[in-house]
Parts: sequence; structure tokens; C-alpha cells
Amino acid sequence: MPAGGPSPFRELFGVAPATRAEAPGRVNLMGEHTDYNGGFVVPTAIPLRTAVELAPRRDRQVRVASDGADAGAPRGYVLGAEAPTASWIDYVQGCTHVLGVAGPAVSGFDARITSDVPIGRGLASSAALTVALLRALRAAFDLALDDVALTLAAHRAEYDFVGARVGVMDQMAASLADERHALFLDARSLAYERFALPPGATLLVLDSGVAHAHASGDYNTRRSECEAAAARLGVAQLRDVTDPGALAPLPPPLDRRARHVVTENARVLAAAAALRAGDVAALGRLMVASHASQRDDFAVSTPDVDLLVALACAEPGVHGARLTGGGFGGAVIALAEPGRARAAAGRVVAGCRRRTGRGGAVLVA
Ligand code: GAF
Repeated sequence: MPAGGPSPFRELFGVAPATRAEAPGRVNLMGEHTDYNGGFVVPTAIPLRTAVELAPRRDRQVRVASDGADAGAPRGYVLGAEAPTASWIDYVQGCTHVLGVAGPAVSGFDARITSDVPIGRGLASSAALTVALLRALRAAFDLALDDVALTLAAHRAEYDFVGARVGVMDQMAASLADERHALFLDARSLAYERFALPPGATLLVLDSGVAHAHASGDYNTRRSECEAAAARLGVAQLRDVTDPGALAPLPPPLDRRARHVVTENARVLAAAAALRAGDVAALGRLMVASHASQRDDFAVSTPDVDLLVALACAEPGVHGARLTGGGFGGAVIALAEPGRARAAAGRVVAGCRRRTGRGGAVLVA
């Protein structure tokens, strides 16, 4: 756009935006599929973000344009008549639906979404969108929502309206995490603590090029398996089991699913201790163990993701690597010595492309 020319928002809607808000994507350093089991996670924000520009309207019409998947003319709906469509607009509808349940808090609005958080790569693009949108709505309509209430509204939009039975980690990270700290979160009590990321390591984010969709299938199946395991063991959530030996009565595959959750929770606690001590070598070893558990017990990895992890771990100067996020494709994180990180990332991605002929990109170094 030439300097001084009309903004894309004005070109779309004929008015200037009244407000603009942002939220980041995240990677999870440790604790995969533990949040909906009442356990622990330790995500951190990444420098990829979603922004929402927004202008209130006088009627109850909502019009939203996105630069994402099906970019183009704005999509629309009427407040109070939200209905799922199995597309990105459902995340917007989910937010206004959740706000509307509490009363007519907002009027219609025009909004424009821009984002560089890739969709379906395990980097919490949907939470970045819902948290950014709710922040914009909070500012535009002066809503009395503190950050935790806003986080929970974003979670309900995804869980209740979109139908992805996700835990609360991604919304908490989008709302409360930053790029210099890890957010150590108890997903049951929502108590959290921030640890500075160790200065002796660089975090790499490597994309497998394979996308997932949590609202359709495998993720919800894993959650149901965990709930079935907890019910058979007579506990409220798998968080309540700390001894893997107690899982012996479970039939396969529930025994393996539960073993991942129980051992992964222990790894989060160990990772928090390693972060506190600035022990990057220990953190790297925990990442490697976490990946094996996700691959062998929880069955959420894919051959391309396993290859990225194996190539990364074979690089000198890389402390460890693991699948991050919900899995079934997505991205890998690796912890590397700062002076060797970029070169290692380039070689890993090139090696992956050579072997598979597809995918593989450095998203954040
Ligand atoms: C997805 C979900 F949204 C999170 O709640 C979490 O369960 C994660 O997968 C796996 O750890 O990102």
C-alpha cells in the first residue's frame, strides 16, 4: 500500500478501524496432551502473531475479512444467529456466541484479521485469533473481562462452539505468555509462574508441512481415550495418577495413552526445574524423551515429524527436539546452542526435503 493511501480496512468497510489488538502463537516446551487431563504445561510465545482491526457498527451485523485460508470478500452473520459452518469464521462466531450468552454485550462490527501464524501446524493459530479478537472486542465495547476471563471465553468459543475439545493451554499462552519467558501452568487450577528462558539456548521451530484440524477426529479421540482410562482407574483426571505402575489394569491402547500423560506430567515438573536452574542439557534430554512418548505411547506423531526430530537430534549443538502442539502433523521445536542454531535448522530442513520430497521449513530461529 502506498504511504498515505487508503488502508485495507477502509477499502473493505469504508471506515477507519476504531481499535487494533494482537495475540501471539505459541510453542509448548513440555507437556503435550496433559492440559485436558488436569496436568501441567510450559508454553512460550513465538514472534508470529495474529492481529484484529475492528470498528463497531450500529446494527447487529458482523462482517469479517481474513488474509488467511479463504481470503477475499468479508464473510458475515447476524449476532445471536451464530451457526457453525466448519470454516475459520466459526472462531469469530464462537467468540460472539460466548459473549452473547452472558447478555447483549456487543453490537455488530466490521473486522479484519491478519496473521503470520500458520494454520494447523501446532502453533495455536486458533487461540491467537480468538484472543486477539476478544481483546479487540474488549477495547471497542469496554467489556469488563480480565485476562483470565478473556482466556476462558476464548477457550469456550473453541470447545463449545467449534467443537474441538481442546484444553486451556493455548488460550492461556496467547493471553499471558511472552517470548522471553516460559509460562509454567497448572491447567487444573490455572495457577501459573513465569520462568526466564535460558540465555544459553536458542529455540528453533521447524514446520513439517503437514497440517491437522483438531475439530475433526483424532485429537478428540485421544481425549476420549484419556477420559476412559481415568474412569477405569477411578480417578477424576489422569493428573491424579503419578505412579506409572498404577496403570497396569488398563487394556491397550488405554495403558499406553495414560502412560504418556503420567510420564509427561513428570517431565513438565522436571523441565520446570531445569528451566529454573538454566540447565539446557537436561531440558534437551527431557524433550527427546517426550518425543518418544508422544510417538510410541500417545501415537500423535507422523513419519515426517519423526524425521525432523531425528535429523535435529543428530546435529552437533542441538540439545534435544520434540513434536510441539496437538500432533498429527505440525511443527517440531529444537533447543540449540545459539551459535549453531541457524545452520543446524537449515541442514535439518534441507535433509527432510531431500528424503521426503515435501514439507519442511524453518519458522522461527
Ligand atoms: C492443542 C490443544 F489446543 C491444547 O489444548 C493441547 O491439548 C495441545 O493440543 C496438546 O498438548 O494445541
